[in-house]
Amino acid sequence: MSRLREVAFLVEATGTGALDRREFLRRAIATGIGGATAGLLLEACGGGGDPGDPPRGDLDLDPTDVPDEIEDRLAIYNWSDYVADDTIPRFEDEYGVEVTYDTYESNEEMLAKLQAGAAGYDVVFPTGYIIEVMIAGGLLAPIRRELLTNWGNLSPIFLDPPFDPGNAHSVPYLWGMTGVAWRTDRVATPPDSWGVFHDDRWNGKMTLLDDARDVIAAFLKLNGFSINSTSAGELEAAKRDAIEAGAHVRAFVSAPVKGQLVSGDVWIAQLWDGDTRQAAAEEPAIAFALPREGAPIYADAMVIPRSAPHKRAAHAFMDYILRPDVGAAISDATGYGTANAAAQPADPKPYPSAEELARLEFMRDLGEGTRLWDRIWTEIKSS
Ligand code: N2P
Repeated sequence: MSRLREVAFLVEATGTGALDRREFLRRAIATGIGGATAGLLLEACGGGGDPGDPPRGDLDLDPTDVPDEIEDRLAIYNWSDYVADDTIPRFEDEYGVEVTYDTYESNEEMLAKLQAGAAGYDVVFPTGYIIEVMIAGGLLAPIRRELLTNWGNLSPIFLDPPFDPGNAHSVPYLWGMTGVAWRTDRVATPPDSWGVFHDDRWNGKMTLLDDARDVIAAFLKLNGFSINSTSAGELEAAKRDAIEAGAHVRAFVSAPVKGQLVSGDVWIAQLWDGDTRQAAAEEPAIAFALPREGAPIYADAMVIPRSAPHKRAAHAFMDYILRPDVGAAISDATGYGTANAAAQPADPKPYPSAEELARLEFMRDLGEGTRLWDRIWTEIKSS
């Protein structure tokens, strides 16, 4: 059967209720159309739930249903330190919307909370690979492009990403890389290898991120493997090296490490480039090194959960974020590169050089491999 005919068959089968959601996704992915596309098709044909599922209340209403009026409330769930200080207050003032704002430290923390049924968030900021998972899981509402008057400000580089073809469910936000933040006044040479986390000289002065994907990625790269590996043998090598690093570092820590670098308690930290720039704004001796073995690069985007109670305000907020001045202020405050091409930050973040790009890799959904990664992460954290 040709791929197209196979897809047409799947759509038809789902429409008649002959296939449940899981089976649909399994078969769709087997045809090679990808989980993201499968999720879209499933939504297009209204197959959002197993036929035998109990009614899910308003989740069964048309998820494209966005009211005409902007609601007076908005609940945001974002990475910590991922907007400018005035981003939210300005939106509240201009739009007369009261915003509640919660933060998370990793995609996995965010996803676990949403999967556990945390309804009520209107805008969330996941990384590409998790958007893939969320689309396939039916967790996201479609983006109503006509409500985003500033869409044209986005750089084509970030549009139509592999994790969300056509940007049906996501609005590009910021991009960054994971590398090593270090104190140039305490450490003589740039720690440009993930092997630094095995160096006895810095025992107790180093930290790793509290983030499964980033930590395991670092030690996969140290062994010359892809950051998206699901090979048991490759992951075993990465786990061994991560556990060894665990004996040298003082903690697995994300947001609070900036303060520890500034105070001098930590000299070498696995960290994202933007957060490193935030720390360097307070202590100029802090620099960023991109390990020679390679490192993750990522693009984060704004999404609207299917269960979001304020979908019109969510669109208004995203359109506000796409304004050039708002985008520029966010890039300057967070230290991350913006997907907004019309934004003119005072301190623009350069794209990686060709030589750096050759070492960088985007994270992808691990699919069935996720369970193995979860197990390994638990072992690393408990060693
Ligand atoms: C945290 C920003 C991290 C973004 N401040 C990682 N995708």
